[in-house]
Amino acid sequence: LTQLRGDQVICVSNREPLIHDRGADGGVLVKRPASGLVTAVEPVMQACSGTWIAHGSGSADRDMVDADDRVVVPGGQQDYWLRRIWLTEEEEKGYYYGFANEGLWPLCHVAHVRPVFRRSDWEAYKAVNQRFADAVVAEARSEDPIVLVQDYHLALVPAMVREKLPQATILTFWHIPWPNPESFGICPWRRELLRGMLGSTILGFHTRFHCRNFLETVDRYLEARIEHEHSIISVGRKETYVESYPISIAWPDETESAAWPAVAASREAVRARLGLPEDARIAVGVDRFDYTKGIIERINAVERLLEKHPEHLGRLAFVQVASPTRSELDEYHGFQDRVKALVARVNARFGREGWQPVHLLAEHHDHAQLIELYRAADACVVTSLHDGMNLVCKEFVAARDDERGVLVLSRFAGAARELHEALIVNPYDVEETADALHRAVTMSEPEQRERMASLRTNVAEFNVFRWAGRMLVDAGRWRLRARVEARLR
Ligand code: GDG
Repeated sequence: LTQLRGDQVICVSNREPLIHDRGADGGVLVKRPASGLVTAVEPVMQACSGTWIAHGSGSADRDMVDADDRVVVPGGQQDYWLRRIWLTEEEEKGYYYGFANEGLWPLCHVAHVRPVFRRSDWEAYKAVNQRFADAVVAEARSEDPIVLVQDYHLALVPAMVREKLPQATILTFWHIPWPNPESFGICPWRRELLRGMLGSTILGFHTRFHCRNFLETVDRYLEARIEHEHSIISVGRKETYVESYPISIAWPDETESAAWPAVAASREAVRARLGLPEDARIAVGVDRFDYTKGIIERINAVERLLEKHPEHLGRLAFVQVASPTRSELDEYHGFQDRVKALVARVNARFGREGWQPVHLLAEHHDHAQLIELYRAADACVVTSLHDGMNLVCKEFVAARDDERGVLVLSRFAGAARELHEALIVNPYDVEETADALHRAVTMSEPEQRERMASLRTNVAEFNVFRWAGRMLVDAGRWRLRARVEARLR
């Protein structure tokens, strides 16, 4: 990140890194949103300062910001500015709930929920993207800031910024998967989205597989020159470099981990809170309450496990944190209701006096509570049906400095390409997932230790600063190249 000294960094995302609210006594409350993007990007902003532009979604009060809609976010190595953009209800409905989350989210996850594309949502998406791009231009203090554009809500921002700031270095990171060209082709505005993204200097995805899908999609729908070998797309004289940058988490430093409760104390606290017996085994899942995360498949696997291995009855508790998300959308309501009904059925089938196998905690938890759960767990279960990366599995690994606990991980999460010592499963295969759960909660301590130690080495090394660092080194290279070419012209 020392690369950035002297350069202005502007990050732009839909989601804000913190939510301001008012408590019952009128005091200001600060909450962290449940978001993989924020988990990963905030440490980078704290290390390099700059300005983060985001939608003031959760912030009840506009009087907490200055005249430019900005607040200083303290912490980390440096403070940074957060500039909020306030969207009207109409704008939020069309741009965020509509086009981004009923259209692009299911489109890119190919998750068996049909994408919905409405012209009015598309118009709102374009208009709101323009507002974000205008805010970037307004914040720029030079002709060539470094602009970090985050995610599928803002696909048009790169070209919009490029138009006004042709010298800017624009790094766009797409946090969700990129589907194959046929799937992406469903979108009526596929060409406009691709052209918008190609305003970027560098376009990042989590995996090579997503990069390849993107190159093939451009090949299919645009007139562009594609150098597959170097992963460069040229449209006219404009070049975009497409590369994989697997995202990660900030590895906890010693001060942070020293403040954690002991593993035994965490277990005790979780057992006491959920009324579990002394010898209970605990498996956990932590997700936004989203249909892509495979929560139904996971509970089906728990049910199958209890059928196959009745020795776990009365002893194994599966605890699922499902934090509220996008609850305004019917698809999410329906899904969340189905999960609740399934949990009730499994608990009615296998529960007994004073014990139930599944604990669904459908509310937002604070960070300390998640750490406690991760540390209390014999197993952490991630069964996404499709996931760009998935950070929960990396957080679990980071929380286990005792080198115990087993990770069960979906092969459809980007993380499965890095975390080979996890028990990798196909979540659609209920037998395989149930068997992996059984193996996880009965694994010998030496085997747990061997796997966890190796996972920890991997996540500690390939942490979020490596992610950001690699992108910024590449940005530096492209910046230099553009400057040299401009001089030669
Ligand atoms: C997208 C991509 C990619 C969850 N519940 C609570 C809470 N969380 C936190 C977790 C974790 C984050 O939310 C979820 O991150 P994921 O990576 O699992 O998933 P998405 O939000 O879908 O993120 C994903 C990511 O972007 C980064 O590129 O990995 O593939 O879909 O940090 O701990 N946090 C708190 N309370 C909760 O109740 N505080």
